[in-house]
Amino acid sequence: MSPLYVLNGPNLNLLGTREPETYGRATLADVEELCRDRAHRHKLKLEFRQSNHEGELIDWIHEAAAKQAAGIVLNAGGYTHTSVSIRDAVAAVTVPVIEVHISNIFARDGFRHHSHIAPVARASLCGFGITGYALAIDGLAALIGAAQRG
Ligand code: CA2
Repeated sequence: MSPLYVLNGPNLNLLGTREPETYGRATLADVEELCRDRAHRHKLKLEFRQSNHEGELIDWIHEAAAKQAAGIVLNAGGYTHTSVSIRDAVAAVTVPVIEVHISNIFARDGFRHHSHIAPVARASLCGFGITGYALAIDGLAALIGAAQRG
């Protein structure tokens, strides 16, 4: 079974504890359960991780590539809007990366409208709440299936 990496950036460990109007009431453990179920439906093994540290997220992107992961679902949190280094890591790997945001970043503060990740991601989605993670996994599975069919 190929691994699917779901990587979560800074402060996403706080999900479900604050700002429910923006991020909902589900916790990160709920997101993990949702992803685990969806990954298994597609016969993918799940590596689900969260870090508040930029370098650790970059190491995990490299690890996913070294392990020939089926894909990466990446919610880089606030680093989305600031990190050239995470962008460079995504651009450096051939593993397809799907960018996910729980909130609609385009309906929020101006500084959230720009993503360094979007131009180098295979696809991006935002504004679906935590359901976006499941949609990203389904989308990734469809891309993989299409590639296998040629
Ligand atoms: O909407 C998303 O998923 C974001 O990636 C979340 C980031 C934010 O900086 C991005 O602009 C959009 C922030 C994650 C912080 O999560 C919290 C959850 C609960 C309480 C406080 C923060």
